[in-house]
Amino acid sequence: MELWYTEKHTNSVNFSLKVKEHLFSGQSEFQKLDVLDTYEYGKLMTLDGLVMVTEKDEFVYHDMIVHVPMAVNPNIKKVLVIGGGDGGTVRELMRYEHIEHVDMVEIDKLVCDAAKEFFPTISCELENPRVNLLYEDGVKFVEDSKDNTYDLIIIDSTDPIGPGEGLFTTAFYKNCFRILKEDGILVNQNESVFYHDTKEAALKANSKLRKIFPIVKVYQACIPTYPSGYWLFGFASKKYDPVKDLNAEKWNSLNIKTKYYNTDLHVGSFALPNFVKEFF
Ligand code: AG3
Repeated sequence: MELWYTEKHTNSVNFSLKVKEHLFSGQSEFQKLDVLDTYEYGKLMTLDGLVMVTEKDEFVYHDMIVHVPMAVNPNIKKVLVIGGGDGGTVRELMRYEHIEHVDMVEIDKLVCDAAKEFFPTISCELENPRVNLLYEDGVKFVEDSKDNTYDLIIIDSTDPIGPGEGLFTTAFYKNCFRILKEDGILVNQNESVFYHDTKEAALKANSKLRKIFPIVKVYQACIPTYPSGYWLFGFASKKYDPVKDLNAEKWNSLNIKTKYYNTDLHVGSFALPNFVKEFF
Protein backbone atom coordinates (compact mmCIF):
# COMPACT_ATOMS: atom_id res chain seq x y z
CA MET A 1 0.00 0.00 0.00
CA GLU A 2 1.29 3.49 -0.83
CA LEU A 3 0.77 6.51 1.41
CA TRP A 4 0.56 9.96 -0.24
CA TYR A 5 0.23 13.47 1.20
CA THR A 6 -1.70 15.95 -0.94
CA GLU A 7 -2.09 19.72 -0.69
CA LYS A 8 -4.81 21.13 -2.87
CA HIS A 9 -3.27 24.14 -4.64
CA THR A 10 -6.40 25.03 -6.61
CA ASN A 11 -9.68 23.28 -7.41
CA SER A 12 -7.93 21.63 -10.31
CA VAL A 13 -4.34 21.32 -9.08
CA ASN A 14 -3.04 18.95 -6.42
CA PHE A 15 0.51 18.65 -5.13
CA SER A 16 1.41 15.20 -3.77
CA LEU A 17 4.37 13.62 -2.04
CA LYS A 18 4.88 9.94 -1.37
CA VAL A 19 5.09 9.37 2.37
CA LYS A 20 7.32 6.92 4.26
CA GLU A 21 5.72 7.49 7.63
CA HIS A 22 3.22 9.74 9.39
CA LEU A 23 5.31 10.69 12.43
CA PHE A 24 3.05 13.04 14.36
CA SER A 25 -0.39 14.55 14.43
CA GLY A 26 -1.46 17.12 17.00
CA GLN A 27 -4.13 19.73 17.48
CA SER A 28 -3.46 22.99 19.32
CA GLU A 29 -6.03 25.62 20.19
CA PHE A 30 -5.02 27.34 16.93
CA GLN A 31 -4.41 24.69 14.29
CA LYS A 32 -3.70 21.09 13.34
CA LEU A 33 -0.05 20.14 12.96
CA ASP A 34 1.29 17.08 11.18
CA VAL A 35 4.80 15.77 10.62
CA LEU A 36 5.37 13.38 7.75
CA ASP A 37 8.50 11.70 6.54
CA THR A 38 8.51 11.89 2.74
CA TYR A 39 10.72 10.15 0.17
CA GLU A 40 11.75 13.21 -1.84
CA TYR A 41 11.63 16.13 0.60
CA GLY A 42 12.58 14.49 3.89
CA LYS A 43 10.51 15.51 6.89
CA LEU A 44 7.61 17.82 6.22
CA MET A 45 5.56 19.93 8.65
CA THR A 46 2.02 20.90 7.73
CA LEU A 47 -0.37 23.27 9.48
CA ASP A 48 -4.04 22.67 8.78
CA GLY A 49 -2.91 20.42 5.96
CA LEU A 50 -0.71 23.02 4.18
CA VAL A 51 3.06 22.68 3.67
CA MET A 52 5.05 24.94 5.98
CA VAL A 53 8.55 23.47 5.82
CA THR A 54 10.34 20.51 4.38
CA GLU A 55 13.91 19.51 5.17
CA LYS A 56 14.87 19.63 1.50
CA ASP A 57 13.74 23.10 0.42
CA GLU A 58 13.46 25.16 3.66
CA PHE A 59 16.88 26.68 2.98
CA VAL A 60 15.52 28.71 0.08
CA TYR A 61 12.79 30.37 2.12
CA HIS A 62 14.88 31.03 5.21
CA ASP A 63 17.87 32.35 3.26
CA MET A 64 15.69 34.76 1.34
CA ILE A 65 13.61 36.04 4.23
CA VAL A 66 16.72 36.76 6.34
CA HIS A 67 19.79 37.52 4.23
CA VAL A 68 18.12 39.97 1.85
CA PRO A 69 17.36 42.58 4.53
CA MET A 70 20.57 41.77 6.45
CA ALA A 71 22.68 42.56 3.38
CA VAL A 72 20.92 45.88 2.80
CA ASN A 73 21.52 47.27 6.28
CA PRO A 74 24.73 45.91 7.84
CA ASN A 75 23.93 47.55 11.20
CA ILE A 76 20.85 45.53 12.12
CA LYS A 77 21.05 44.77 15.84
CA LYS A 78 17.50 44.29 17.05
CA VAL A 79 15.02 42.09 15.19
CA LEU A 80 11.39 41.11 15.68
CA VAL A 81 10.25 37.82 14.13
CA ILE A 82 6.52 37.25 13.97
CA GLY A 83 5.63 33.57 13.56
CA GLY A 84 8.54 31.45 12.44
CA GLY A 85 7.92 28.77 15.07
CA ASP A 86 9.94 26.14 13.22
CA GLY A 87 13.06 28.20 13.98
CA GLY A 88 14.50 28.47 10.47
CA THR A 89 14.42 32.27 10.42
CA VAL A 90 16.08 32.56 13.81
CA ARG A 91 18.72 30.00 12.77
CA GLU A 92 19.75 32.23 9.85
CA LEU A 93 19.66 35.40 12.00
CA MET A 94 21.99 33.81 14.56
CA ARG A 95 24.70 33.59 11.87
CA TYR A 96 25.23 37.34 12.39
CA GLU A 97 27.38 38.07 15.41
CA HIS A 98 26.36 41.73 15.33
CA ILE A 99 22.69 40.90 15.98
CA GLU A 100 22.24 41.58 19.67
CA HIS A 101 18.64 40.66 20.31
CA VAL A 102 15.75 38.89 18.59
CA ASP A 103 12.19 38.91 19.90
CA MET A 104 10.38 35.99 18.32
CA VAL A 105 6.62 36.00 18.77
CA GLU A 106 5.00 32.70 17.84
CA ILE A 107 1.33 32.21 18.63
CA ASP A 108 1.47 28.43 18.81
CA LYS A 109 3.87 26.64 21.16
CA LEU A 110 3.05 23.34 19.46
CA VAL A 111 4.92 24.52 16.34
CA CYS A 112 8.13 25.09 18.33
CA ASP A 113 7.71 21.85 20.27
CA ALA A 114 7.23 19.80 17.11
CA ALA A 115 10.15 21.58 15.43
CA LYS A 116 12.43 20.80 18.37
CA GLU A 117 11.41 17.17 18.35
CA PHE A 118 11.37 16.41 14.62
CA PHE A 119 13.39 19.16 12.88
CA PRO A 120 16.62 19.62 14.86
CA THR A 121 18.47 21.10 11.87
CA ILE A 122 15.85 23.86 11.58
CA SER A 123 15.05 24.56 15.23
CA CYS A 124 18.67 24.44 16.47
CA GLU A 125 18.93 28.11 17.51
CA LEU A 126 15.57 28.50 19.25
CA GLU A 127 17.29 28.27 22.64
CA ASN A 128 20.03 30.76 21.79
CA PRO A 129 20.32 33.33 24.62
CA ARG A 130 20.09 36.15 22.06
CA VAL A 131 16.57 34.92 21.21
CA ASN A 132 13.64 35.92 23.41
CA LEU A 133 10.92 33.46 22.46
CA LEU A 134 7.38 34.51 23.35
CA TYR A 135 4.25 32.45 22.81
CA GLU A 136 1.89 35.29 22.06
CA ASP A 137 -0.30 36.70 19.35
CA GLY A 138 1.92 38.80 17.06
CA VAL A 139 -0.93 41.19 16.29
CA LYS A 140 -1.35 41.96 19.98
CA PHE A 141 2.42 42.13 20.54
CA VAL A 142 2.94 44.91 17.97
CA GLU A 143 -0.18 46.70 19.18
CA ASP A 144 1.19 46.77 22.75
CA SER A 145 4.79 47.64 21.80
CA LYS A 146 5.56 51.24 22.68
CA ASP A 147 8.83 52.43 21.18
CA ASN A 148 10.39 52.32 17.75
CA THR A 149 13.37 50.11 18.60
CA TYR A 150 13.46 47.45 15.86
CA ASP A 151 15.86 47.59 12.93
CA LEU A 152 14.07 44.75 11.19
CA ILE A 153 10.72 42.97 11.41
CA ILE A 154 10.35 39.60 9.68
CA ILE A 155 6.84 38.26 9.20
CA ASP A 156 7.31 34.53 8.81
CA SER A 157 3.65 33.62 8.62
CA THR A 158 1.26 31.05 7.25
CA ASP A 159 -1.17 31.90 4.46
CA PRO A 160 -3.74 34.60 5.39
CA ILE A 161 -6.28 32.06 6.59
CA GLY A 162 -6.66 30.83 10.17
CA PRO A 163 -4.25 32.16 12.82
CA GLY A 164 -2.14 34.00 10.19
CA GLU A 165 -4.97 36.22 8.97
CA GLY A 166 -4.25 39.17 11.26
CA LEU A 167 -0.66 39.33 9.98
CA PHE A 168 -1.90 40.56 6.58
CA THR A 169 -3.94 43.54 7.79
CA THR A 170 -3.37 47.29 7.47
CA ALA A 171 -3.69 47.78 11.25
CA PHE A 172 -0.91 45.24 11.84
CA TYR A 173 1.40 46.77 9.20
CA LYS A 174 0.81 50.24 10.68
CA ASN A 175 1.94 49.04 14.10
CA CYS A 176 4.99 47.41 12.53
CA PHE A 177 5.85 50.72 10.85
CA ARG A 178 5.45 52.52 14.17
CA ILE A 179 7.80 50.22 16.12
CA LEU A 180 10.51 50.19 13.44
CA LYS A 181 13.43 52.62 13.74
CA GLU A 182 13.63 55.51 11.28
CA ASP A 183 15.66 53.32 8.88
CA GLY A 184 13.71 50.14 9.66
CA ILE A 185 12.95 47.32 7.22
CA LEU A 186 10.01 44.90 7.15
CA VAL A 187 10.12 41.65 5.21
CA ASN A 188 7.19 39.28 4.80
CA GLN A 189 6.37 36.07 3.02
CA ASN A 190 4.15 37.46 0.29
CA GLU A 191 2.50 34.39 -1.27
CA SER A 192 2.53 33.93 -5.05
CA VAL A 193 0.83 35.32 -8.13
CA PHE A 194 0.54 32.15 -10.15
CA TYR A 195 -2.81 30.87 -8.90
CA HIS A 196 -5.93 32.84 -8.04
CA ASP A 197 -6.10 32.56 -4.23
CA THR A 198 -2.46 33.17 -3.45
CA LYS A 199 -2.48 35.96 -6.06
CA GLU A 200 -5.29 37.78 -4.29
CA ALA A 201 -3.38 37.45 -1.01
CA ALA A 202 -0.10 38.63 -2.55
CA LEU A 203 -1.64 41.70 -4.19
CA LYS A 204 -3.61 42.70 -1.12
CA ALA A 205 -0.60 42.45 1.20
CA ASN A 206 1.50 44.48 -1.21
CA SER A 207 -1.05 47.25 -1.71
CA LYS A 208 -1.57 47.61 2.04
CA LEU A 209 2.18 47.92 2.63
CA ARG A 210 2.42 50.53 -0.14
CA LYS A 211 0.00 52.78 1.70
CA ILE A 212 2.25 52.77 4.77
CA PHE A 213 5.89 52.42 3.70
CA PRO A 214 7.65 54.75 1.24
CA ILE A 215 9.63 51.91 -0.38
CA VAL A 216 7.90 48.60 -1.17
CA LYS A 217 9.28 45.95 -3.53
CA VAL A 218 8.67 42.27 -4.07
CA TYR A 219 11.33 39.67 -4.73
CA GLN A 220 11.11 36.06 -5.77
CA ALA A 221 12.49 32.62 -5.07
CA CYS A 222 11.90 29.08 -6.24
CA ILE A 223 10.32 27.03 -3.44
CA PRO A 224 9.19 23.73 -4.97
CA THR A 225 6.78 22.63 -2.23
CA TYR A 226 4.73 25.87 -2.09
CA PRO A 227 1.82 26.48 -4.49
CA SER A 228 3.24 26.84 -8.03
CA GLY A 229 6.81 26.73 -6.69
CA TYR A 230 7.13 30.41 -7.55
CA TRP A 231 7.13 32.36 -4.30
CA LEU A 232 7.30 36.05 -3.45
CA PHE A 233 8.61 38.01 -0.50
CA GLY A 234 7.79 41.62 0.31
CA PHE A 235 10.45 44.19 1.21
CA ALA A 236 9.02 47.33 2.83
CA SER A 237 11.33 49.98 4.12
CA LYS A 238 11.51 53.51 5.52
CA LYS A 239 14.84 54.43 3.96
CA TYR A 240 16.80 51.71 2.15
CA ASP A 241 16.19 50.58 -1.41
CA PRO A 242 16.81 46.83 -1.49
CA VAL A 243 18.89 46.94 -4.67
CA LYS A 244 20.51 50.39 -4.74
CA ASP A 245 21.48 50.17 -1.09
CA LEU A 246 22.68 46.56 -1.16
CA ASN A 247 26.02 46.49 0.64
CA ALA A 248 27.44 43.49 -1.22
CA GLU A 249 31.05 44.05 -0.25
CA LYS A 250 30.23 44.25 3.42
CA TRP A 251 27.96 41.20 3.34
CA ASN A 252 30.53 39.13 1.49
CA SER A 253 33.20 40.12 3.99
CA LEU A 254 31.13 38.46 6.74
CA ASN A 255 31.77 35.07 5.10
CA ILE A 256 28.37 33.65 5.94
CA LYS A 257 27.91 30.24 4.33
CA THR A 258 24.58 30.03 2.54
CA LYS A 259 23.13 27.37 0.27
CA TYR A 260 20.81 29.64 -1.75
CA TYR A 261 21.51 33.31 -1.12
CA ASN A 262 24.37 35.29 -2.62
CA THR A 263 24.61 38.98 -3.42
CA ASP A 264 24.28 38.50 -7.22
CA LEU A 265 21.11 36.51 -6.66
CA HIS A 266 19.94 39.26 -4.30
CA VAL A 267 19.92 41.75 -7.17
CA GLY A 268 18.40 39.21 -9.57
CA SER A 269 15.59 38.28 -7.20
CA PHE A 270 14.15 41.80 -7.54
CA ALA A 271 14.11 41.55 -11.37
CA LEU A 272 10.57 40.35 -11.95
CA PRO A 273 9.19 38.50 -14.97
CA ASN A 274 6.87 40.62 -17.13
CA PHE A 275 3.67 38.86 -16.05
CA VAL A 276 4.56 39.61 -12.41
CA LYS A 277 5.82 43.15 -13.01
CA GLU A 278 2.42 44.25 -14.21
CA PHE A 279 0.90 43.47 -10.80
CA PHE A 280 3.36 45.51 -8.71
N1 AG3 B 1 5.47 29.86 5.95
C1 AG3 B 1 4.46 29.32 5.10
C2 AG3 B 1 4.40 29.83 3.73
C3 AG3 B 1 3.10 29.56 3.07
C4 AG3 B 1 2.94 28.19 2.51
N2 AG3 B 1 1.64 28.06 1.90
C5 AG3 B 1 1.09 26.92 1.49
N3 AG3 B 1 1.75 25.78 1.55
N4 AG3 B 1 -0.12 26.93 1.00
C6 AG3 B 1 6.56 29.01 6.16
C7 AG3 B 1 7.19 29.11 7.48
C8 AG3 B 1 8.62 28.72 7.42
N5 AG3 B 1 9.36 29.19 8.53
